[in-house]
Amino acid sequence: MQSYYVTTPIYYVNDEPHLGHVYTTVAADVLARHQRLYGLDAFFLTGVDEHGQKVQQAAEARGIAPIELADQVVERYRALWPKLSISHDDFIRTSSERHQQAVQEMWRRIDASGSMYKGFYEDWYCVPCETYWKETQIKEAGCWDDEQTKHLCPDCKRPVERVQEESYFFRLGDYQQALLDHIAKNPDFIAPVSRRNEVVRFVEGGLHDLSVSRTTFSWGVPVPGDDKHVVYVWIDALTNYLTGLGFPDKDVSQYWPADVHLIGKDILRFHAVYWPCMLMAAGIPLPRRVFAHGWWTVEGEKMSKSRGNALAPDDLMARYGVDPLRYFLLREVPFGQDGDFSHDALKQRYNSELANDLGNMLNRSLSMLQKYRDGIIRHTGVEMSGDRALIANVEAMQREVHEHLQQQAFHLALERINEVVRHGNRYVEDNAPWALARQGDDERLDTVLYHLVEMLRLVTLELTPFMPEKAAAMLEQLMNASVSVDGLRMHELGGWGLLTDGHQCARPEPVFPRMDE
Ligand code: ME8
Repeated sequence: MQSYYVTTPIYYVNDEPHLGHVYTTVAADVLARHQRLYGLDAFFLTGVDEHGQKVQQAAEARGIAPIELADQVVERYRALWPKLSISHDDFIRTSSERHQQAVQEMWRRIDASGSMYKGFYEDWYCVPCETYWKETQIKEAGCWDDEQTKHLCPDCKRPVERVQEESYFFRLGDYQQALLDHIAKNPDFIAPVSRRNEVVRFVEGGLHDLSVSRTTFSWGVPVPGDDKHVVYVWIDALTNYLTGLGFPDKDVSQYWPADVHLIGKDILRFHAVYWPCMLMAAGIPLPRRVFAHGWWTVEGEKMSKSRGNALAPDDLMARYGVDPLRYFLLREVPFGQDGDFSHDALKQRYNSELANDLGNMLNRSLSMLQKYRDGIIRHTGVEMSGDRALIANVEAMQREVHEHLQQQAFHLALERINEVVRHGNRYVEDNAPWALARQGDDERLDTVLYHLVEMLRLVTLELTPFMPEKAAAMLEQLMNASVSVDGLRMHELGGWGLLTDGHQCARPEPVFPRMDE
């Protein structure tokens, strides 16, 4: 069976899960579910990033040990994902023994390639980003303050701190040309294109050797053979994508190279520069794709703890339900672009596309079927050109949704599905089943009702990855049976015309009640 491997970033345990973490994880979930629906053996990995100075400092601020903080926050993630219908196959904790072994093996392999040396690091460090900065980089970014020592991180604009300590270095610069060649030969490697261009410019600007260990704190994986040092948290964290597959003990080739690492644009450089260079040094193939999505703001403002506007997933789920939230996040903003979360926008999107278009379509189709035919489908086999146009649209939609999701274009996939729903609503108006019933044109009425229900069945199948609960509720009405969306497969169910003659649908129950504006 063909396999598919999708990952999310592993989230830092210094903070509670919020909308941003939900976004990437829901996106990865949709890809994993879609690939399973299409018959692939999909493996979906997520988890938490527990090590590093940032987490250690957050724990100190609370007067607890880093592992205690990690133990608390990890439970928040573990409890959250099932509530959001996240279907991950494994959950990584970087403090686990299996991960420590993977990181140390990765270290040994990089070292064995001759790409590592011991030296002394004397420059700047941004703890919130866990990033090293050279004075020159801070100056070039206009973040150097000549008056005092409060120089700022070129990325997050928070103060950087001076670090002076013995450190191991990775000869990142040795991989500069190989990385540029790889990017040129594999146009799909970094997406979207704007991010690829950004990475190319960065790499062409010159890669410097990277400090990859720390000695002034201890919360991390010990460097093999030199446990005064802990491995730099990004080397540690990136390796999780292999740990999840059982590296180094197991053969990872069933799923590796990963099909796609989904990340936010904030951590592009780590995934599109450091990670591939590390893998080249270790002699491991590179992931097929890194997709860096955009950034959510909330009602026009940056989401942050200090502003108190970081949206808590539990509140959002309680207010809107899980699936409307999943739908909105992937529908509202083209994946790759920044977006703004507004409560009004969510309600509008829901009311117009889910309550009005899709929900009404289901409701009116099943109501007419009940009213005129006691819920029973007849397969007349007689088609007119309008019927064939609807079928053709559904079949094209199936192909195009798959193509869009191969490119992580969630919004286009949903828009394509909605196009069929709108076509279905026009089809109802054009064929006026109520008039056919009045005229006693039974054959034509049966044909129209058959096409409506079959169209809804195939639309709903495509929606299962996006809205697993709502889609199950819709399918249960259409199939008049309890449905587990996890076991559905397109090659068994995706063909037009599989609804059998005499099939009985259930009575309609509203699946998408309108939300108050
Ligand atoms: O960076 N909009 O963890 P992290 C969109 N541990 N996405 C957002 C977001 C927002 N406002 N805020 C967060 C780390 N995200 C490292 C990763 S991976 C080997 C190590 C999402 O907890 C987005 O996916 O800071 C972003 O990349 C990630 O959360 C950062 O999570």
